[in-house]
Amino acid sequence: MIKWITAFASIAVGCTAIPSSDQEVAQTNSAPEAELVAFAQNSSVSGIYDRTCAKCHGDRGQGGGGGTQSLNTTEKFHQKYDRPYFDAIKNGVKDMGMEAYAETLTDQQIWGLVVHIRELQYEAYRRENGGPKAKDGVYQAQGHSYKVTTVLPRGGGLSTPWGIDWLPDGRSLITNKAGTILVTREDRILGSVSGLPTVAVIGQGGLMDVAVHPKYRENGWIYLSYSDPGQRSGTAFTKIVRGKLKWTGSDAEWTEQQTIYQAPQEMYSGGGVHFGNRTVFDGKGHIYVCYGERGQGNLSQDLTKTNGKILRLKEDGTIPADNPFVNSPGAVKAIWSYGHRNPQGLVMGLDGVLWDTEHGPRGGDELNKVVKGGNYGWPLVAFSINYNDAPLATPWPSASQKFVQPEMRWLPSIAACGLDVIRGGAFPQWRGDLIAGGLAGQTVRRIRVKDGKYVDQEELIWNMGRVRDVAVHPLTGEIYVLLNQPDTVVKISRAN
Ligand code: HEC
Ligand SMILES: [Ca+2]
Repeated sequence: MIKWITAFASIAVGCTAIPSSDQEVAQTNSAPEAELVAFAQNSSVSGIYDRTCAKCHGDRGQGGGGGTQSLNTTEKFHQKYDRPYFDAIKNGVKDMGMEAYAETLTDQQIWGLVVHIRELQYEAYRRENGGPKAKDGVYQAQGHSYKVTTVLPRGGGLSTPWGIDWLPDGRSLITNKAGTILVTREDRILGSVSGLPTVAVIGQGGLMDVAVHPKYRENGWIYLSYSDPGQRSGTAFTKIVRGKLKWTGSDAEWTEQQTIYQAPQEMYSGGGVHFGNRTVFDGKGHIYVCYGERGQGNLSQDLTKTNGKILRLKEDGTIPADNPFVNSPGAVKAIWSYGHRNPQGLVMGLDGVLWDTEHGPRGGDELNKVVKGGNYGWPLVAFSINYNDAPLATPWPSASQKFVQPEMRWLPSIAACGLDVIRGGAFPQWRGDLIAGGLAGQTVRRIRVKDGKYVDQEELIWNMGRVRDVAVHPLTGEIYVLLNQPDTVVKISRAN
């Protein structure tokens, strides 16, 4: 019999449900765009809060002035929707003495204040509760208890580890961002791979994902993604290749490389942000790969560019005839979906749904169900503010817009990175659940989805390091977590 543990304060740490109704998303943008841009340049959300709201609500939302209660109670922290906060600020709480800000603040500023309040609530929650707590090394979660152990300690050759996958014999390949691959077996580093392509290590760019073909025993293919140096100096763009390993003992040489996807040189650009990338097999002869927009948000909506897209290719890199834009003049034929910002988590669920997690602006990280031809909205809509604390000139979505809304979003952002699905093995009660990592959030979440819908989530790890990748061991079902700062690999295994 499964013993379900019911009281989980951490179960929905900092996430907000996406309503199916208009309740939350319907809104109008009251200020003209130029005004918003001007505002964004010279004011910050916390500045508005400190000047306008703190005298009653306290500098950290703790309340106390003007008859206010704390905004940071557990109940308010867990409040499912953000819309009531927006309405309270816009329309005021007149019988309690709070004026309406509809005339003095734009909707973007008000949404920015909602983000700020959510961040204050999150900080208060962490101050009070921290993260999941182990008793005698054992953590309790819904359906399973688990422990977290270090597999590879720092110093052993890990250097900003980025991606991990396993060979059928249980050895793993771990990419380091600087352009190297380690061959490991659990806690031992056995060797490395030589002859790898040259990568442009700029900003967030470098060697990224590694994906072992599901029929590796038959065909030997391994797929890599990396930021490829462009012909114009200082430029780079994400490139996908596959190749084979020629072994000498435990060391291997990268051979027989084929290009699976390479963008035209004119898409290569400078700047070190938003390369994506993950590679996923659908088991039906296709791969999906996700591309960040390289900091050029407008290109996410441009079908002639690969920036901010999820691509679908045949495993050899050719274009499937049933891709959505194969007949659109000028379009990149590999595009499967568009309007993405920087997806760094991608997985095919057990129910055949393709899921992505992506970095939004501050307060707008998303879990999306990726559908053929879908427009995910960036940069036309976003649930967020700028990382520099200015309100975003981008409106929050309105119900009339034809964008695919996220199934769930994280507010505050966790900096979503790495996504896999639990196939059973060590954790049969979690079969079909997604497992997601967060860099800045230093968090690992188990996310329950059902019939392509978000159900709930639970935090399994907090504050052990920046989570760069999460991956489920294909043989044991244990969950491996690649951490950066410190560079280590830990695993989540069953305790009972
Ligand atoms: C003159 C005092 C005062 C000022 C200034 C003020 N508020 Fe309030 N606010 C209140 C009171 C009183 C309430 C109702 C009691 C409560 O929720 O604490 C309230 C309620 C709220 C609520 C609803 C809380 C809930 O639980 O749903 C939000 C959100 C809010 N205020 C945000 C703001 C923001 C943002 C600002 C600045 C733009 C602001 N307030 C300025 C006094 C004030
Ligand atoms: Ca989106």
